[in-house]
Amino acid sequence: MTRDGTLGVAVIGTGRMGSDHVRRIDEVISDARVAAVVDIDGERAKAAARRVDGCAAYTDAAAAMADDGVDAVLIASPGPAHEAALLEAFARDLPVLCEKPLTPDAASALRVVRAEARLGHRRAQVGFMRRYDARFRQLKAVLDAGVLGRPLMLHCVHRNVATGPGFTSTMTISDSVVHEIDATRWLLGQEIIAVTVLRPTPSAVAPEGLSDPQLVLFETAGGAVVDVEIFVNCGFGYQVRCEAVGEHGTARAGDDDGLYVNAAGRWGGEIPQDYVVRFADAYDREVQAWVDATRRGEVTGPSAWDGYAAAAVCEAGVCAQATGERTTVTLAPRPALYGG
Ligand code: ISE
Repeated sequence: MTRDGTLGVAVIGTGRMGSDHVRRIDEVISDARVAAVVDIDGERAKAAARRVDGCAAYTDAAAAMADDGVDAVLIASPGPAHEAALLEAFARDLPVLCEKPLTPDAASALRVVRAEARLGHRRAQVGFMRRYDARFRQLKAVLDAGVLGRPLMLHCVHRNVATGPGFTSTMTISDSVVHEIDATRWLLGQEIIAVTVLRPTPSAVAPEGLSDPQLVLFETAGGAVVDVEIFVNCGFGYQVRCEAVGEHGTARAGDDDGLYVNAAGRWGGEIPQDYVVRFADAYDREVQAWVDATRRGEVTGPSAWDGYAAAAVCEAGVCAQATGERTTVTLAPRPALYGG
């Protein structure tokens, strides 16, 4: 399956995330090489390929997957392009790491789940990188060990410095809060059954028409309540935190734990400016775990079902945002492949 014992990866999409993954696989990850890069912008694909020895450039994902040197696929293109790339990878029975969101809506995510279920074995892992962050993993271990007792609430904070052009209120749910949706399902091991969204008067700094910040509330099947402050134009830095409150205690992941400096009569540290920096270690761990599992012939990590469940909660969230009403989540039956 592999050439020279290394996994040949086709990276689809060479934007912010895709080019960071190309660098990561080339410089950090063991037992893998970037065999091909794909971008609809041919010049951008060629520029990315030039940085890696022996890497081919394509404008078409299917053509890259047909390349003899390609053993696996990492999808980092915009969400609307994911479904076609995933179905093509399944048709070729290639292992895939797909950046979040799995797809932009629940109907297309369910089509992906059903296509994988028809294959009869798992091929896709979804890039919910918080599951690979050291502190989030500690929080999960503390919860699983019962140290806090039964979890009652999660308080989450998710702040970005600023949004790029075209970022909509809907995307605050489907592109940003989707991480808290997955983190909630993973940390608590419970499905989210209802979503409510509160929208304060937008910050004057937010782009025209964007609801920012917002407070998103989840109710889980086990009776826990989760609040998420999503603030995507906070201006000062990138922050992600999650505090679990249980019957016997609390635990918080994501407090800034960089270098603490005392100098010139002041104390303090730096706030990272984006997710590529804040979650660099988590991405490294995630991609290495995917490569290692793939080379063993296994698929671990968040599944296509997790991607679908998150998309279904996003859909309820977008509806709650538009109507101001508490909106219940509808989930299709879980196929046996995912433990249904
Ligand atoms: C972005 O796409 C990400 O996935 C980041 O983790 C998130 O913080 C940001 O809000 C999204 O736009």
